[in-house]
Amino acid sequence: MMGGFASLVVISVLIIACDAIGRRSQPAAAALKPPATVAAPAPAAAVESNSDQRELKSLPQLKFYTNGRCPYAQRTWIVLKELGVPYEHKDVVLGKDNKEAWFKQMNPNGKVPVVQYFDDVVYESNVCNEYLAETFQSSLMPADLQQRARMRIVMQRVDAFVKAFYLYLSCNKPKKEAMLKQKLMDEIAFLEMMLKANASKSSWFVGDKMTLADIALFPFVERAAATHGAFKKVGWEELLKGSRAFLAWYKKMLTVKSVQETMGKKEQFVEMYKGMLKNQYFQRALATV
Ligand SMILES: N[C@@H](CCC(=O)N[C@@H](CS)C(=O)NCC(=O)O)C(=O)O
Repeated sequence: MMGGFASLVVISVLIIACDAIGRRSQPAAAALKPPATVAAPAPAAAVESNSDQRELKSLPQLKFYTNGRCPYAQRTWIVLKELGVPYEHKDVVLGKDNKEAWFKQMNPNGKVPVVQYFDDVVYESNVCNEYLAETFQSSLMPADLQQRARMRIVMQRVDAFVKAFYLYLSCNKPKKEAMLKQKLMDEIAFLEMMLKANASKSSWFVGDKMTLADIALFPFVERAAATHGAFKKVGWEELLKGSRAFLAWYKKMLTVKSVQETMGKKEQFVEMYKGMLKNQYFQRALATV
C-alpha cells in the first residue's frame, strides 16, 4: 500500500517537473524571476535619478531593440525607464536592419520595439510592456483585476485614437475633414469619459498611479500636440478646450521624468510630418490597420 502511494508521489513529481521543463527552455529562476540585482526595484526617485547611467551599465540579459522616432518603441522606453532596470539599447535602422533575417527571426512583423530577456523574445509594444511590468513586478500593471481590465480597455482604444488623429491630420478636403475631425473628437470624448470615471482616485486613467494605459497613449498625444497647430487652423490645446480631464492628464504626463526623457522636439516632429503627409505615409500605413 505504502509502496503504491510512494510511487504515485514520485510519478506526480516527475510529471510536474517535465511539464515545467517543457514549458520553458531556460532555468525557471532566469525566466520568471529577474536576477537578484533587479528583483527588488529601487524606490522610484532613486531609479529615476540614475536611469541613464543604468542604460550605460547595461546587462546583456535584457535587450531593447528600438528606433528613436518610433512612438510604439517610446512606450517601451518609458516603461524601461520607470522600472529602472539595466538594459542594452539596440538601435534598429528601419528599412534596413528590420528587413534582415536576424531581426525577422525575433519579430516576423519586422517592427520595433522588440525586447529580449534571456531566451524570451517579445514584440508588440503593449505586449512588451506587460511582459516587462510583470517580470519586474511593477505597479505600472495594477494588481487589481478590474483595474487591469480597464487599463487594457484604454490600451486597446489607443489604436482608434491613433487612426482617427492621423487620418484627420492627413485630410484637407473640407467635407471629409469635418467628418474625420468628428471621429477624432469622439475618440477624445471616450478617453475623457474614462478619465472622469477615475477622477475620484487620480488624474490617471486607472487607480492612483500611472499605468501602462497612460504610457500607451502618451507618445501619440505628444505628436498630436506638436503637430496639430502646424497643419490645422487651431492649436492642440484649443481643440481640447471642452476636454478638461484629457488636457489635465496630458499636462500631468509632461511632469513625469521618464516621460520627459523620451520626448522629441516639436520642430522635428513638424518637419518629419511634413514629409510624411506629402507622401501620404499615414493613409498607406493605416490602410493595413
Ligand atoms: N503594433 C506594433 C507597431 C510597431 C510599429 O509600427 N513600428 C514601426 C516603427 S514606428 C516599425 O518598426 N516599422 C517598420 C516597418 O514597418 O518596416 C507595436 O505596437 O509594437
